[in-house]
Amino acid sequence: NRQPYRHQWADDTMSESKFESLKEGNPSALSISVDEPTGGLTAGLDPVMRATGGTWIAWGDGNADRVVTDEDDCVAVPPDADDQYTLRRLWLSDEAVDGYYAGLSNRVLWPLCHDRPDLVSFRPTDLAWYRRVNRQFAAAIRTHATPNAGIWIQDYHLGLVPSYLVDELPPGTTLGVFWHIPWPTPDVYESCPFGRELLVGLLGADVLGFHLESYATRFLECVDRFVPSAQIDRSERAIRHDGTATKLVASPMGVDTANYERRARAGNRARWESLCERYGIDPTCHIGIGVDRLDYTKGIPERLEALEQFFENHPDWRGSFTFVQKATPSRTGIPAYDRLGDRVRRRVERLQARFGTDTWQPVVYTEDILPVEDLVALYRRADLAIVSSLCDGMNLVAQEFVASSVDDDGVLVLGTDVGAAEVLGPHALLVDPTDTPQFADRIHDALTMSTSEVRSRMRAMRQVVTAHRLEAWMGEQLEYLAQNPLQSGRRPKN
Ligand code: ADQ
Repeated sequence: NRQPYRHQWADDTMSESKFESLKEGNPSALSISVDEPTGGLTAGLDPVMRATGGTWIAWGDGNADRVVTDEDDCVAVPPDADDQYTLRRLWLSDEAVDGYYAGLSNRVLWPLCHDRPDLVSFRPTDLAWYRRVNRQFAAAIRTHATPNAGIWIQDYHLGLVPSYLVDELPPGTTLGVFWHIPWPTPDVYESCPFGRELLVGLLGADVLGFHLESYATRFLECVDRFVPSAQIDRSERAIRHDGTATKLVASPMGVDTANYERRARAGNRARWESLCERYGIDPTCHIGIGVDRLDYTKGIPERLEALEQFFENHPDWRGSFTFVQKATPSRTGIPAYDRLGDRVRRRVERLQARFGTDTWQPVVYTEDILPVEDLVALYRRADLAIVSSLCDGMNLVAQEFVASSVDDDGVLVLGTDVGAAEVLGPHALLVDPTDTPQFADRIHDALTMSTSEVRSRMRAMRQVVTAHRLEAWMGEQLEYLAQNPLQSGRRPKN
């Protein structure tokens, strides 16, 4: 769904003649700037694509009305590098994006998979757009797939693509899907407005990956209940349906640990000091951090409530502990997100009004997007990080914090229902984010933990995060793809 590089044209209009001029090697006809990949998956897949070559197909977010011909969607990325790959964008109308992305993906699938069926808001036209855009992606894949290609589809925006490709791909092709968010229980999934269709859609894949075993098990249970014609082999975690065979795999995604470590070690005091200056942080304070998209699954209001309780219970920490909450606005325009933003800002103001002084803030709140160097500087300097989503497929921030804590001196407070708890659970301080008194106690525990315990927990977490690093996860996924091409029983047309 996401593109790794975004090209911004300084000029608002893209005429044929300007484009011709550009293609003829006169880039000065236009001023183009390229955003590098940020965060998580796109940043992680980019080096893999650079190493292997190939084609990345994505929605051309941000430039819909600027490109005029079909040919235009093909660019080599990264710019000016020897190890390039091809980026092909699907230019979608605003209406299409509103339907398949804001609508079906984020107002139906996202709340449903995060156990919030109460927030599902379904419009039949959104489903029509979801099908249509998924068909467009499938068509683009069909056009560019070579014999024996490995095709790897990411995430819940593209759940129907596999079924549109069964019978349509060259021989030897393997089709994998990785589903980055949780999979719900059958009782919750029952309210999915196209439940059977989505399950059958995903069963078009040879390999279907989830972060956790529990998500794969729930998927199997849903198939069992809603696709009775499917044959399920529970011990092999394999499902046969209508001529296809799908293998379910569970492997938690990791982060590029070496990169975070390198950046953390290369960081300097000046960067931290300038952050303190910019946000009015007292550099002598103990620091806690939270880094999240502004999403109702991330448990930000609950965290702020626990912080309020903590400052109430422990007046001695007022003036010497500051919590830095970075919340990136996301999916604005969807009512549940707009309401959440208002709620979070009000809670921050309340904390400030109750405890803040002329020289100290209990919470520093920013919606700025920070460059990764600043993010890493914060991770490294923080005495504790709180990742307390109410429900979260994996959560990469928890692992980024650990990878950046090269001094072994940070504590991770981690919600029990964050996917990362399955990986880091024994060494983090686990918390039920809805239990405010317990949560406030955990914050206190983190701040008063002995240095030796902090070190031993962080060292253990660093080992785990390194073992699960992105490279290992990628290797494992690609290995699954390589192992499974012949299981599908595909019936290629040519
Ligand atoms: P997300 O819900 O987006 O991902 P997460 O895993 O935490 O959640 O990844 C967010 C990424 O964005 C991190 O790499 C973080 O550093 C970055 N980021 C956040 N705010 C930022 C800011 N202001 N500036 C720069 N970078 C910022 C979904 C699922 C997760 C799953 C991932 C990957 O919801 O559960 O872990 O996909 O599978």
